[in-house]
Amino acid sequence: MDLSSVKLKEMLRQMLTIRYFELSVDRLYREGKIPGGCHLGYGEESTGVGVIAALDENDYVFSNHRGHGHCIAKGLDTKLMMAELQGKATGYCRGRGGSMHIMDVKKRLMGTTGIVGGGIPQANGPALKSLIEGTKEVSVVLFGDGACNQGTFHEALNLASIWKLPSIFVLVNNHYAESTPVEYNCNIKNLADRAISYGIPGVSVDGMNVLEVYKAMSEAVQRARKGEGPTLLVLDTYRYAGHYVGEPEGYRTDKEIEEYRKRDCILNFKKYLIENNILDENEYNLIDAKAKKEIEGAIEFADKSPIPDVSDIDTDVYV
Ligand SMILES: Cc1ncc(C[n+]2csc(CCOP(=O)(O)OP(=O)(O)O)c2C)c(N)n1
Ligand SMILES: [Mg+2]
Repeated sequence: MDLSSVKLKEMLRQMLTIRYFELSVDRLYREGKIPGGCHLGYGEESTGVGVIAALDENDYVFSNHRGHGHCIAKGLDTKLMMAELQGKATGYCRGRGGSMHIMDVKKRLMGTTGIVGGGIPQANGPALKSLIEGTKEVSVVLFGDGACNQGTFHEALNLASIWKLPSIFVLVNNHYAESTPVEYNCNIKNLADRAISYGIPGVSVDGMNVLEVYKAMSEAVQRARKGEGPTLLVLDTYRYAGHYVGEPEGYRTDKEIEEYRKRDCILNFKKYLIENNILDENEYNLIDAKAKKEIEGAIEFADKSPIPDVSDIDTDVYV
């Protein structure tokens, strides 16, 4: 694989930063410091990081409701993210949007969204622009196993296929849509087979292995840039947290969670890097400490930030 040790360590740093961000949000939410809905993706760090590591800065990313990790991997500022989650005036949407409305168009992170399946057709927009203007930029959307049953999934894949758009559809299969197991929602074993209906490649990947994700994504990106059209990637993964923070979780067992934790994407990546002499324990601890410190700084920034002023209440209200 064409990955330098610098890039591999950066991917590890991002995964650790996401883990600390998510664990902190989990705690702060329970302490009542975060209003609104909030969905955490710890356990799934390898998906967003592996996907986005295969992109250039100018490529577009559309996220979903479990998108903090996607934002961090796309280089968004964890201070502004934490402030947004806490409803502070310094946040990405000046505290108006919260977890599911984080966006940074300059960084081409085109938004997290509370509409399941909402980002899938949107991703075709910049892809069409790229095709018309010949910029070779690709447009990626990450969405869940639940979202692949929305009409938007089928419409968007069909359109991308017939127009050979440089769109990449990344289905993050964490096995549940809220409390509904994927086997109940879909009557096929291999979700990547859905690509057959649209005459595009469908690739199944071990989503807990960040390098496998990177490799499959790189092939999809190459294909898209060459004008060969879209790909459906299906990343098999798992969320450790409940669907939302504080969810009762009666639909799965502790044993199941433990089984997935044994395959933890960060621990296994660390093991790989050490076994291949890319990293030693000391350097790992330094990267870990850096990630932890960044999130402590983000929390401090959010804590010190003001809530929006009441005089600002009708800014951005257009009607
Ligand atoms: C259009 C729409 N339908 C239903 C919901 C309620 N809802 C929020 S998250 C979710 C489950 C989504 O599951 P999945 O796509 O697998 O993503 P995951 O939560 O597992 O990351 C549902 C049904 C919604 N927000 N939007
Ligand atoms: Mg799911």
